[in-house]
Amino acid sequence: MVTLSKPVIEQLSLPPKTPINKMLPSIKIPLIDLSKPDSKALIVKACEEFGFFKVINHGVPTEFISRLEREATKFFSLPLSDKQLAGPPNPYGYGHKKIGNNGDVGWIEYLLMNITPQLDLHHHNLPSIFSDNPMEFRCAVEDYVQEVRRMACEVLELIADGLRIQPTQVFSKLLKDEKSDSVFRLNHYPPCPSDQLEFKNNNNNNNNMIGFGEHTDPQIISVLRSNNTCGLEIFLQDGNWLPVPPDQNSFFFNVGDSLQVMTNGRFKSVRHRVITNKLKSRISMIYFGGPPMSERIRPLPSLTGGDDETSLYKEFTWFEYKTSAYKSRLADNRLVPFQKIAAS
Ligand code: GA4
Repeated sequence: MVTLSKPVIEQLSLPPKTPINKMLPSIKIPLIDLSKPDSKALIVKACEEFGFFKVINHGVPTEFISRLEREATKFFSLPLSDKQLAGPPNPYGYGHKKIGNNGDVGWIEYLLMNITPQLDLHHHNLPSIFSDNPMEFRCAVEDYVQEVRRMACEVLELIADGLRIQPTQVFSKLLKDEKSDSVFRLNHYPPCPSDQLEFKNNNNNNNNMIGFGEHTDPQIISVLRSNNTCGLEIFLQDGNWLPVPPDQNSFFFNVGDSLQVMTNGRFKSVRHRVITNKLKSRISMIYFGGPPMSERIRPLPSLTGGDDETSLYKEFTWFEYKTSAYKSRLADNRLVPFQKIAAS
């Protein structure tokens, strides 16, 4: 006879469900080593599955990265009234708690800069803020952005090649164009006490506050680098948020809405957010690679088989998309108005 040493109910019942946050570590952020020959296929796979990946062996000099972090830290340590001399952030300047124009808020301060391949920061008030050495900040931004743009273009050419699109410069030429509407953003998330109810994150049951609410980026590709403070999370297709472990020596790439459209939905622009930390400051620097304003954005013919019927999106100019994006709330799905209605 079989004897049951434990109460029957205990032996027959299923093990308790693993809490979601204990299951997540098994999902790994795709890691791309740019020095390896297999990176092309791995990037395409990562863009299809996550719209997100981490890049190592990127060739961006460490000195450029640490110099810009030093300059950013110096800027954010200035008195509020000095930082506000950079002007309000609509669309370029210094922002504090308010994000966009339509009521979004976050536990954040930031500096938004317009950058073209021929960088011209003259129209910003930045030099007057950095009166001790006005050029230092500008040079740090210029050197950093130039290197990150180079890396972003390299990745975009690998993507085009991996998708067998000719010429392989289809995406990178948009970032290299002298009229490219690209944006550079410095973010500072100060430590956040858990009693800031306005910033409470209703979307999980811990006490973390929202630094930057969930959203997708409108551009083609975004390249983020942060200090070693955690906070970034990406939204997975299974409906869970995956925390991205910080790594100050690597870059994190996001597929933007425009690349989702150009690949006819084969790549997904990734929904992401930043939650705050109770103890540590997070500093991040993000390059948003965008096309020129007049550029027509539409699924590439080689991905629709040249057949307009299979195209999931209406054609639009980047100017039209950007105008519509700036009327939206952060969490909105900005592509909906540009989707073709499926024939019933
Ligand atoms: C998200 C990506 C970039 O940070 C940004 C953001 C912009 C802003 O902060 O002013 C937007 C946001 C971003 C998308 C929708 C609009 C515009 C805030 C907002 C509510 C600079 C961008 O280009 O779009």
